[in-house]
Amino acid sequence: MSTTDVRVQVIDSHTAGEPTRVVLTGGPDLGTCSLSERRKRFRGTADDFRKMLIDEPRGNEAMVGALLCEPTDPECATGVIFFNNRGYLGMCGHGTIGVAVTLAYLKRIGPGSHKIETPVGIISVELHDAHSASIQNVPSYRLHAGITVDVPELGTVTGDVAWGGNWFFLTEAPLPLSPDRIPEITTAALRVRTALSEQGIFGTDGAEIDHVEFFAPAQSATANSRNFVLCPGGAYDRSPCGTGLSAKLACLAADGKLAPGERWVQESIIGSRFEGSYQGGTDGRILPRITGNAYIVSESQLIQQTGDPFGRGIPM
Ligand code: PYC
Repeated sequence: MSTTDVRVQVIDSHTAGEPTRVVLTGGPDLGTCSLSERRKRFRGTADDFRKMLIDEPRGNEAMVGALLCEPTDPECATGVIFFNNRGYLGMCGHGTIGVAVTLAYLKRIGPGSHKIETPVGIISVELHDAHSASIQNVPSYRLHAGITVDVPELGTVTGDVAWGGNWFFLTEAPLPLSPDRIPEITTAALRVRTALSEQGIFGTDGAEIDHVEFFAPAQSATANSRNFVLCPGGAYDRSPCGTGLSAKLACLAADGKLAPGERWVQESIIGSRFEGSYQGGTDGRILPRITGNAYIVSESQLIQQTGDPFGRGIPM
């Protein structure tokens, strides 16, 4: 063993099937500035760490990393910066539920309400028990309703653009949402995403719409709808996507199809589920509440040995 080997202590969990890797020790020191500034520093000075943690052979395309950091607001239980195989996320719903369940596993928080600081604002999380938590997400809203985009092989696609902590294009699924069709569904979603950016359709301030969300009728009688979510790095979300469900709730609220406090059960492409509801916010913004379950799957130390040709992950 070389003394210069990099060692990182992590806990892995999954929330409704979607993995979260929480970094406990060995992550980059990003200082004590705002979380959005620390996210910039992470991108600028420690991006190799993200790749080492997320890319194969230590991670996989679906993995979301969560770097715990000191919050600037002492009322917060922790600060967190989320990242994946493509880069850095504003917020992550499944990841926050995974962080809450991980902090509970470590006995750092107990049942009840806790605040968590993210680069896009402070959110609150209510831990119900060892495996279940609800998040009160950032204010979410629909930016464009019924916008059309011309997509090769699919034709004219109509959908909404909404913010739920990340940017989403939400539209009806162009093919059945069954797990055996995931490669074709992914190709269709990638085509939609490329067409959006080529046709100049963006979020606020020209932000890239990096998530595409397809909807179809639920397969379970106790869910309202089934979705498929394309994540920025090309992987699909195994969970119903917390920020994607927040964006969906904003659209349902704007269309008058879901009242404040009413429950919406969202089923994912693999059949896992989140429950959502909202309270009215201001300026047409809603305050979404998302509930889901997470389970710990491993507690381990990742090692980057000196000389490993894939020490920084396999470029994807
Ligand atoms: O649950 O918000 C979410 C999420 C974003 C990307 C993957 N999961």
